Amino acid sequence: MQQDLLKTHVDECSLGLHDCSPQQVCINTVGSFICECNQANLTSINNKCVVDNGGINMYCYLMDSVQICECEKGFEIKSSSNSLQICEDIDECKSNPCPANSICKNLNGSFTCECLAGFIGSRATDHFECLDLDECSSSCLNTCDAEYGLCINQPGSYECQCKQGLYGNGRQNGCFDINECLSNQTKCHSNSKCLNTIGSYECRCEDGFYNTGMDCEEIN
Ligand SMILES: [Ca+2]
Ligand SMILES: [Ca+2]
Repeated sequence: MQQDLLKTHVDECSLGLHDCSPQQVCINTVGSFICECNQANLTSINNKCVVDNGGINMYCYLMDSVQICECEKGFEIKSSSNSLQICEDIDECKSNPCPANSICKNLNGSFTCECLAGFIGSRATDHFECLDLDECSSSCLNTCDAEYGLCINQPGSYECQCKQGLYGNGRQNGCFDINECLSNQTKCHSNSKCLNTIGSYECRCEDGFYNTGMDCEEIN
């Protein structure tokens, strides 16, 4: 009982038995104490005095009665000429921090690098990089005709071509056979018939002729 009575009379503030920060003042209460910021426009957050200056993204605190304001990471002081200091987002993209084949996107308080179309992000090495996507490695990644087309990988893209002897754009169902037999470009012997095939043509000796390997000769 006597101890409890004694406690109510202890002035923790004057005896230094408080844990208020230097930016705060200790106010003795009955049985305890409170820490309050020593300026009217300051409020105590996490034992730190933060000024309500409208300057979002800023910490202000008092150090030896001097107000120190610091911007949070990703922000910088816009103007310190007047009493109202404002922390503005740093546009990190101005210093080109992103790797090749990516674009920088500035964000509030940070930034991000986004790979361009046709490239994929990789953290295989100690830094982020955007590597070419090999669209030809899987039929799911390209629209080249699987049967008659050819996929040619290129940095950031790919190309489709038709296999030899076919024409078209190489995309799905986009390759067409050239009927060489309809043109006069075939080198079939006069005693042979032109036979169109997908992507090529054959010369077949007419009935009564045999293939010598060079041309067709009459069977005796
Ligand atoms: Ca930013
Ligand atoms: Ca590619």
